[in-house]
Amino acid sequence: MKTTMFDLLARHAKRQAGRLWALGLAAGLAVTMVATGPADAHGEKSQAAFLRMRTLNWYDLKWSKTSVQVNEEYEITGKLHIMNAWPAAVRIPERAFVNTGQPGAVANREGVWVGGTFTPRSMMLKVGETYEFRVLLRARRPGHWHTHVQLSVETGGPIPGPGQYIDIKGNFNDFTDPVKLLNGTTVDIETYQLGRIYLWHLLWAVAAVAWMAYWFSKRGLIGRFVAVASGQAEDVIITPQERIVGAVSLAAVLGTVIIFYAITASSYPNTIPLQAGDFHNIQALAGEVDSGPLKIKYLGGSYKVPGRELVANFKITNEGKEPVRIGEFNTAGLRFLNPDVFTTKVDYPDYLLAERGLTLSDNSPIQPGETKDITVTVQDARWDTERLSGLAYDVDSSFAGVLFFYTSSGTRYPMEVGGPVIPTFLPV
Ligand SMILES: [Cu+2]
Repeated sequence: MKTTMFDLLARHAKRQAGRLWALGLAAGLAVTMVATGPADAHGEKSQAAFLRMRTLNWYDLKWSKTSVQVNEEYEITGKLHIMNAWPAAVRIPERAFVNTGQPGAVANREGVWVGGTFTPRSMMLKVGETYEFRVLLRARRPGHWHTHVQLSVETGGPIPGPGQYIDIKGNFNDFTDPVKLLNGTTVDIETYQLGRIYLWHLLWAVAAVAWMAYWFSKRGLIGRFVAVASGQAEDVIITPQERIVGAVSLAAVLGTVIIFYAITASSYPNTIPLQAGDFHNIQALAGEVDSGPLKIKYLGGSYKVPGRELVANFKITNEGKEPVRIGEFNTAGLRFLNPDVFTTKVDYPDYLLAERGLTLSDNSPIQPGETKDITVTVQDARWDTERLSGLAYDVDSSFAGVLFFYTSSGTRYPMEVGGPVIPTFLPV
């Protein structure tokens, strides 16, 4: 056989492969360990740009406190607009629930209200409507936690809203979770009957280990397999003594369950099952998104990838009685403000607030009865840091969001806008 250079190389590589693999693994581990910092975000940016822009629009968000003590209550309130631009890729929120997105159980969710209804379970929301929500939390684990409100949609998963850092101070061991029961007594469900829970888990773990140890001590699985494979009869594999042990074990397990279930049922006669079922008829807000006296026609736009700049052209007719100006564009929790309208500091998480992110081709107000062509430019590095620039790579490169119009008397008209944009990849 002729030995070529390739054969030599291949043989050498084979010999070294194991060593190389181990070395690579060790190097990889070392690098990851060096690079490991505290996890302070939870992947909200990894969701596709179109998903975050076109499903939900969160606005008027308020975190009642950003620094709390263990056991202190705080709340997140705001408005949630279910976008008309809802993408076909996600099922509409016919079954959804409002939750919080935070790094584990760092705060207890005491209650959620949507449209004024207490909604601890799933509900039906309608596309095109705007809902008011309130989430009440109770600080549990001390730390610096990024806390979101989010909507979990059946088959679509959670869609997080904007996040804010909440500092929880104090001692974790001081946390209590008092709940008033229907019989009038109050229990702390953080520790309620914990001893009993441990006891039952321990009991079944011991029973399971004993069961496995017994059968493994009797020739084990392989011994029995050999017996079956060599065609020995069943009574050779399982002896009469083993049958008795099996029967006694079965009776003991069933008996334990039946007896203790009966004891528990008689000591707590009034119990209700875990509550299920959906809420319907959640009340939407009147006079919110798309209720303004404005007609907006989207005339097309572009997205410059290198410049992180969205340019959208609109034909806007003011059918109201007061002049209006565009003050803000809100999408995926990001707020792009027109500094001519927002002259004072806005309280909002900095990483989502582009205070000078919105410019207009014509900044003068649109007079009552007037129709104007306006080019809206949304430009900020946050497009990129929040990975909304991904819209350039989506299958239907479309943006969506809510434009906020303001009258001189301070009335606000949120209007949903959106449509396809043409991406530009080269600096021009
Ligand atoms: Cu976060």
